Amino acid sequence: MIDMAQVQNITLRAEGFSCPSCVSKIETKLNSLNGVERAEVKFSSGRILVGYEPDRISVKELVNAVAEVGYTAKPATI
Ligand SMILES: [Cu+2]
Repeated sequence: MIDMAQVQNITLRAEGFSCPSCVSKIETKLNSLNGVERAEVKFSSGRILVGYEPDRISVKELVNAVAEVGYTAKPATI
């Protein structure tokens, strides 16, 4: 069970995805990680919204996970 107070939100800007199957690949990957509460890819804007627990996973690990499935992401300034 996740304590909501520990969840932070971050927006990643992603490059290289061009069809809806990319979206589900990235979402499935991120949602499988310990410390990720939810991940949602905004296909039209190329952004990935992630709710994560900083105590359990770092932004770098989120970016690396996206890279593992073949896409480049970096934190967007909000
Ligand atoms: Cu695709």
